[in-house]
Amino acid sequence: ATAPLPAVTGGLPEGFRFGAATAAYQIEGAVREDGRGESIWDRFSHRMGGDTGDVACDHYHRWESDLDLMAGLGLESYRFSIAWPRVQPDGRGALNPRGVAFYRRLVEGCLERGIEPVATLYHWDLPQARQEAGGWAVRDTALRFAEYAAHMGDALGDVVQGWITHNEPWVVAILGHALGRKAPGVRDWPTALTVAHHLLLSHGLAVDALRSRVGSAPIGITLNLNPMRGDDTGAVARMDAHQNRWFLDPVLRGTYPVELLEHYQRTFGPLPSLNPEDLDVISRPIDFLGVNYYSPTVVRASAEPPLQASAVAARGRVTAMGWEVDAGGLYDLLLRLRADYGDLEIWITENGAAFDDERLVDGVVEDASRVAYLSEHLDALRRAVADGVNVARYHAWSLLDNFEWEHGYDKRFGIVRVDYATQERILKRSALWYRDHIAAERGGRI
Ligand code: GBH
Repeated sequence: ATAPLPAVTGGLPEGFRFGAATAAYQIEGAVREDGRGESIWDRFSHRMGGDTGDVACDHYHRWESDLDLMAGLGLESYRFSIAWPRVQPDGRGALNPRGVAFYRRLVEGCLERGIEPVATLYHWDLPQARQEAGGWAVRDTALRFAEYAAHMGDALGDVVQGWITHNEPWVVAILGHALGRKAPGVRDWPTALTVAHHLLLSHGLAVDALRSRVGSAPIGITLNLNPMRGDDTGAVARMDAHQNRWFLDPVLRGTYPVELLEHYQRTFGPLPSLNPEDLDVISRPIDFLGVNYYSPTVVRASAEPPLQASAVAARGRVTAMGWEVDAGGLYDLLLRLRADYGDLEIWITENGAAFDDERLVDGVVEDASRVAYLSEHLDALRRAVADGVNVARYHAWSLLDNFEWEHGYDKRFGIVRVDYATQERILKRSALWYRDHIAAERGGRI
């Protein structure tokens, strides 16, 4: 049942690109170099006492050979993130020119190799100084984010070819501020909902800031979206509104899902920062929707507040994270987005998996489970495209094994292995498979 489907090529739209994704704190290291400020993830990971991003993949020093690695695989697009505290150490005021210079070198290095550079402005590393001023729970942080976006548009708007405002605001709001599993480690639902609103507002403000500065480069936002499975239609609808529509609807329709909004307001009282004009800003037109897809959510009705619904442990084939492997979920999600939100362009900005069954054989890391995962999901993507969904990018998560947040370094999502003792990069079978898949698509010889 785990055998990869036969290779399928063709049928992708003109301009479709294959690539890989990373995030600054997960790979860069060099956290005290060249004037970088502290981020909430430096603070959080050191406070938790486990692994930290202090060194990570040392990509800050190895960016050039990492770009060569990507070029060797035939990657056509690279999604990376800019560490806000590297370019603006306190999250306000003057830029740090050495930080900006790093990203200019990286982006120009992509262009020299024929790789499209796609920058994410916020992949969870808020400057600690902004946290001390109240973090995303205060409206001012959204305004500071818009200034940061304007600065990046000015500094890199001539070279970056795609812009993503936020990565997974659900994770930042809920896992960071309701459940406390990620930085800054807050556990307070009303705060989490306020944070979600400010993240969305900051997205809209950043779209405005970028729009006048980045020429014709496309601008979007990346959401973690999960198709819902389960028999209790009420519980499924509540979980869907909570995880998916809470972000999709404001961005794409200018409204919060009304039933869940009323439910939250009954539970927590009025949400103080929600002013109706904000929704005009939040729903500024975007050029694409970024989708991170990993697995479906299986839902059951429960007493658990505030949703009276909870996620059920995955069954069947699961990854090292315990997440269910279900490529059909990607197909269902894409068809649903088209049905409910119209013909918007979609970029798969992350898709991938960690598995424990990798082993080094004759210089290659054999990772058959990941080959199967990627193959099945690309096949699902092609079926969705054949059925009319406008998908323009696929970014595998991740190029490299990296710092998997609160799980540290033992969960490996890379298509390239990192030996952390030596910082050696070792290709996995999945990287070679992906290289051949891209080459076959382009009609090259493999
Ligand atoms: C992405 O997050 C991140 O963008 C990336 O940085 C990270 O390395 C990668 O995925 C792999 O984790 O059990 O409550 O967490 C994915 C976040 C993971 C959020 C699955 C939803 C299921 C619900 N998603 N999670 S929960």
